Amino acid sequence: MHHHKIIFTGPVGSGKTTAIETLSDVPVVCTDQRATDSNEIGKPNTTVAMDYGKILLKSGETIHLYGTPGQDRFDFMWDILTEGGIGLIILVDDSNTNPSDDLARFLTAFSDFIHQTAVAIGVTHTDITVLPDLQRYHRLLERFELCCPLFEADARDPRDMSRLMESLLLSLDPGIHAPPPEDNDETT
Ligand SMILES: Nc1nc2c(ncn2[C@@H]2O[C@H](COP(=O)(O)OP(=O)(O)O)[C@@H](O)[C@H]2O)c(=O)[nH]1
Ligand SMILES: [Mg+2]
Repeated sequence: MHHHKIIFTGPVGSGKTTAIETLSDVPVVCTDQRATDSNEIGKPNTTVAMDYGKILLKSGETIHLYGTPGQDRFDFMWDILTEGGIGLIILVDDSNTNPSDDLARFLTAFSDFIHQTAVAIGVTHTDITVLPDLQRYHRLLERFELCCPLFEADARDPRDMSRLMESLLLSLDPGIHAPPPEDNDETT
């Protein structure tokens, strides 16, 4: 039986905890604590250690989902959380002031892991941005010489999250399939 570990990262508020809740087949273990810097980040709770959930595939395989903390002061956790991981999902909040800078920061921070594994990028909050512009992210990926899946994805939407997960898994190994649950019964 195979176990696979996928890591979710991105800035605070980009939708990591929500994405894991949307995808997980079991109740999500969150370590959200009252933020000491809630004024700075604009919400009362933030992930200080990690989120954890899992997807149970029909094949008997399990995909473990880990969310990193968003703030730099917890970046000591990032190496620990990526240990043994097979791929990375970066969520970028398109409604942030400089979302391309956010993406650049995470591509840089996780560059070793990305080059060893694979990455897919979900651009969240495009429903509340006036002019969503995915081209700026594509230009950034070119600068990083990365060719990877990137699309708009609402962390609250199961179809968007399945598509994002599937795109990552397909770029890794055509044998692993993400949900939807009506997925076929292939075991390899
Ligand atoms: N409007 C909108 N809200 C979203 C989207 N994705 C996530 N959210 C919301 O953004 C907020 C922050 O999400 P959260 O998962 O806590 O972010 P985290 O800090 O990365 O874990 C939550 O209220 C989510 O419901 C999106 O695409 N559009
Ligand atoms: Mg969170």
